[in-house]
Amino acid sequence: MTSAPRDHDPDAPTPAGGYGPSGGEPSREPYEHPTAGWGAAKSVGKVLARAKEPVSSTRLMTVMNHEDGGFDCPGCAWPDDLHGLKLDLCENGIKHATWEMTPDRAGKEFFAAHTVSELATWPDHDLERAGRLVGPLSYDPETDHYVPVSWQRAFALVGETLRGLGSPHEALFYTSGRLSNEATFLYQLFVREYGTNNLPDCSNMCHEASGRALTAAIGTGKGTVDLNDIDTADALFVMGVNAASNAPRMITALADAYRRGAQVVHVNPLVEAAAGRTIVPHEFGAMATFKATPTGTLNLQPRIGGDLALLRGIAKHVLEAAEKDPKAIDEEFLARFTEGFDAYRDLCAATPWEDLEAASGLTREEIRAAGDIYLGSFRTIISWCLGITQQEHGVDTVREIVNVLLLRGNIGREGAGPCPIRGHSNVQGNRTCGVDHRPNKEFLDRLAEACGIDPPREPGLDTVHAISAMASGEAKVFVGMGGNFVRAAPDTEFTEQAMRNCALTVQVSTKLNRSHIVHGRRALILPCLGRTERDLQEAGEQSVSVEDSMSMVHLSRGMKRPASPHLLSEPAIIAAMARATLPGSATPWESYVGDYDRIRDTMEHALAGFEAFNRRVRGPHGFRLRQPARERIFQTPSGRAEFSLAALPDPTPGAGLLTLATVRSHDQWNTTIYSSDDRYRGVRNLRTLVFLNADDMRERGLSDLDHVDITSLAKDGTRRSVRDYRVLAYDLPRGCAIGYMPELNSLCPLGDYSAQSDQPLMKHLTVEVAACAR
Ligand SMILES: Nc1nc2c(c(=O)[nH]1)N[C@H]1C(S)=C(S)[C@@H](COP(=O)(O)OP(=O)(O)OC[C@H]3O[C@@H](n4cnc5c(=O)[nH]c(N)nc54)[C@H](O)[C@@H]3O)O[C@H]1N2
Ligand SMILES: Nc1nc2c(c(=O)[nH]1)N[C@H]1C(S)=C(S)[C@@H](COP(=O)(O)OP(=O)(O)OC[C@H]3O[C@@H](n4cnc5c(=O)[nH]c(N)nc54)[C@H](O)[C@@H]3O)O[C@H]1N2
Ligand SMILES: [Mo]
Repeated sequence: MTSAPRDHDPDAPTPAGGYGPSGGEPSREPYEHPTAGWGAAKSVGKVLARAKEPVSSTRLMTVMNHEDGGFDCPGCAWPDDLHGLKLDLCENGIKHATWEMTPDRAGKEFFAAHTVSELATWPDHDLERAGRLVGPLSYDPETDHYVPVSWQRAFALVGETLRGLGSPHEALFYTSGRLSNEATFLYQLFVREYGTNNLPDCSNMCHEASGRALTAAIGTGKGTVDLNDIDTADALFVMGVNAASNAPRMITALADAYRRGAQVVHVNPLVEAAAGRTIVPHEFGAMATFKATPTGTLNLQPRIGGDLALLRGIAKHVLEAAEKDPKAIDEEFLARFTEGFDAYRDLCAATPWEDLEAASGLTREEIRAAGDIYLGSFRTIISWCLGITQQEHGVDTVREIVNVLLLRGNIGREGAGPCPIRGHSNVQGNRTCGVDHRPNKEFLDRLAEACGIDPPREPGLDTVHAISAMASGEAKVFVGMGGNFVRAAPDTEFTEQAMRNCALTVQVSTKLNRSHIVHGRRALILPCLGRTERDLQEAGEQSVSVEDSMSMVHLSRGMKRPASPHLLSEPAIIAAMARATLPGSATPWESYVGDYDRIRDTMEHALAGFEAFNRRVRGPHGFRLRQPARERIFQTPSGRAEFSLAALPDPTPGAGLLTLATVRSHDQWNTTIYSSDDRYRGVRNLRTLVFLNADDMRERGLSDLDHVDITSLAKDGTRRSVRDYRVLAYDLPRGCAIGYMPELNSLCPLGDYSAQSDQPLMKHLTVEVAACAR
């Protein structure tokens, strides 16, 4: 077990692998091949070998995402291919699912052999490598060990502690976006029956901006497109997404789009692998002949935070064209369905090209080239992910995406619309089923009616404010329903301290992670079944449901033997915590757990769009939640789609400063690091790195692989540093820097979150990069 993570010993040298495995010299290996294909096949092979389970893992691939049964791939929220029999899976989905299926176990011998202080010195990768958790554990401060505890005693401790709080608002209930719809529904019911809306979730760091912007603009917090639309679009804009690594099945769609002659425009300061070529993984002929298909027709590299200006420029170009040819815009659509068009047209006219160039970092010719593609396409989809949402002006930018789409009627017609690419496989379903710290009145009224409870009406705490509340002592209990909060959250050292401040921390997890090691005065680890595992209850084997990025709700059924006979399902753990906390509750907790159909029966009454839930979810592909904006029904105050009039932000860093975006490598899943390589970006054995433009490096007297310190400048004037990182030249605009999460979360100041979305600015840190002081 290699060197200590830097946050536990600030003077120790930073391991090159960061939170990943250490070992091997850091090096560059430029990637000049198509994405997916044999490189991916080789990488999958390695992971399967590491999972020591080639046979059942191979069988697993044949049931993942399959139309009749099988489990939903936990890898991402990209929808399943509806055209039937073609297997739709990807390298990273397989890695992700097999990581859960490891034969290694972190059982009682493991915890007897290692104190928590010792485990604190292990890199995060090694904690997860310990294997699956197999039974409930409780922290013993006397010996500094986690020790086995019975489920009954664990639930009693949760119940006593929650009942003993001065107010339900002193407890926090975090959700990571893998939780099934059924478990989510029970969880929020428990939390609201207990009396708080303190339901922070990973979405607060992810797509909160998209939800808020789309709700304001088109009256629904979700995208409007489906896979058929993706298949019929004339132009696809891909903004701020690393699709090859994070939504690999999207690459197949981009290759298909290219082949049918559609335009695929990539907007990203860093030219990602998705902008190049791919070998479509399930096309065995192409695999055999190395035949690659291009996946992009135009690359634009705005500066970090420059997207709003680019989009406004596209709108300006379209409106200029409309002066000569009125057909450049969809006048009928604008008149019938939208509000605020005249003011938006005036705003675009009044914004000089010079300002748009300065703010976007692009020339007007480049912006016009994108505008021409837009004008030349009848059906256009704009998709986006964290490069857009984790910005100060994330909400304004998503609204500008909608503005641009509205100009040409690109909403509510085939092949067109806004398309946020969601992250966790069920993060969208979590929101639909009630994980929301700001629930609206209609939702609460309906929940009250269907479940006979009196839910609290005041908004609860989101992720950022939950951390402040733990730090100040206002919040005393943290329950994590999946995830790895201390690593995923901003301001690592501050968040760790906040977590340690709690009277009780409870983590419902599949594998050991940092959030178990950094814990409250009392701490429980409650291990649960994973998505691949059989869930047997009183009424027999159970399925759960999930909702993908495109609002399709379908069943997922695990088939593997559970990692241990002592694991409980997430619904069972939630129901038992609820019973222990609310002994007199009239909610039939035990009955819900016995047969998840009963949970779905209640959800049918409590949630909009879930009519005949049990029947419809059993259809071949489940069902699609109705999306009014798709039918041009806009549930906004005006009853129309609303243009927004955001001021143009200035995203340029000050003199000598850089703007840093934190991103994922190809070989990680959020806080889970599989290896310290990043194949498509050509990096080996290195995670503590920062990519810079070669001129920015030269200006600082730096060459490739030099050691540097990175210091972030918070809005409140405080500074945070990481030391002994390596710098690498990359094709990035000047003034931009890119490095990896979650290592660089140490640099994200808790107080620096967007005033529009409350999302931490994980893609817009102001930093200095200088040669290492040591
Ligand atoms: N294999 C794998 N799959 C995953 C995940 C994973 O960790 N591993 N995570 C899942 C989750 S929870 C999520 S939310 C998604 C995340 O999916 P992504 O959003 O792809 O995640 P990031 O790695 O953060 O990459 C953000 C991209 O935005 C670009 N970018 C940075 N700043 C800007 C900007 O100002 N403008 C533009 N246009 N682009 C910018 C970066 O160069 C990078 O390509 O993926 C999901 N899928
Ligand atoms: N700097 C920076 N920080 C970021 C981001 C960024 O781009 N930059 N991205 C943010 C985003 S988009 C997100 S979504 C968050 C992610 O935040 P989280 O969702 O909190 O983190 P994950 O790494 O996805 O959680 C991994 C853990 O989940 C547990 N787990 C896995 N499967 C299951 C299961 O089936 N059930 C249960 N109960 N537990 C399970 C395992 O114990 C594993 O260790 O991070 C955010 N943090
Ligand atoms: Mo996410």
